[in-house]
Amino acid sequence: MDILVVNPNTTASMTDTIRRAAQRAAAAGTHIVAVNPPTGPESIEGFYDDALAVPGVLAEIAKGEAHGVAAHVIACFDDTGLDAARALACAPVVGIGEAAFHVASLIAGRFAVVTTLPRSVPTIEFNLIRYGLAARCARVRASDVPVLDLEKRQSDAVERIDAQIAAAKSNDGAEAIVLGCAGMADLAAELTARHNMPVIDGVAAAVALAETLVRLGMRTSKLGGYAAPLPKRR
Ligand code: 5HY
Repeated sequence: MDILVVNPNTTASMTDTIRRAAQRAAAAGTHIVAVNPPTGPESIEGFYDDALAVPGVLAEIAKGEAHGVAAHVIACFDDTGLDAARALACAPVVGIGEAAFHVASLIAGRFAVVTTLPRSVPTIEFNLIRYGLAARCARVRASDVPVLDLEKRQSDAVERIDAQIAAAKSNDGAEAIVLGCAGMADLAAELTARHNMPVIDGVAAAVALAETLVRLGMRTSKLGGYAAPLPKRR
């Protein structure tokens, strides 16, 4: 099966990080096609960037549908444009945020999220409420790491994320951690070992859930909110 993985920001090196993590998580026979829009914000940090990135995401989803991909993954932790993408697509569309929350809820009573900047926290908190999973999340913590610093190996990004995980474990009673940015995808294994607790990467979670939906023969419902967009001047 072909799975289209859309990185909603325009940073190609981050799309490569996401591609590698997605292909690592994919089952044999699953081919990952990772793309980012040619236009939009280089990183998504907060409501404004998120809104500006939506048209680019929808254009990539439309191309994926035209190519007949089996499923789509939106690889930004804000689940950028997720509902609009589901209206546009017949194939399943999985956001890495929603996927990670569900995986965490299946293996722990309470989890915490560690994301990038403070301005990214409200979007994640609102999504948790929308998905009906806020009661399972002890806290959404910011590591004060700008998204693009995750691409700089010399930055102290890992130490800052590590410190927030330790605080979530000791202060929030977190039993699992969700990494709140696609750019953290390749840190999950190392941090799981360091903290001896499940540290979940949303890219891997979303690819695995997308494969499962395809194997179950699921397609996005075209009744109600995810009905196909009506033809009109736009
Ligand atoms: C992400 N931004 O996963 C989010 C993380 C955040 O460009 N890719 C981004 O801070 O919201």
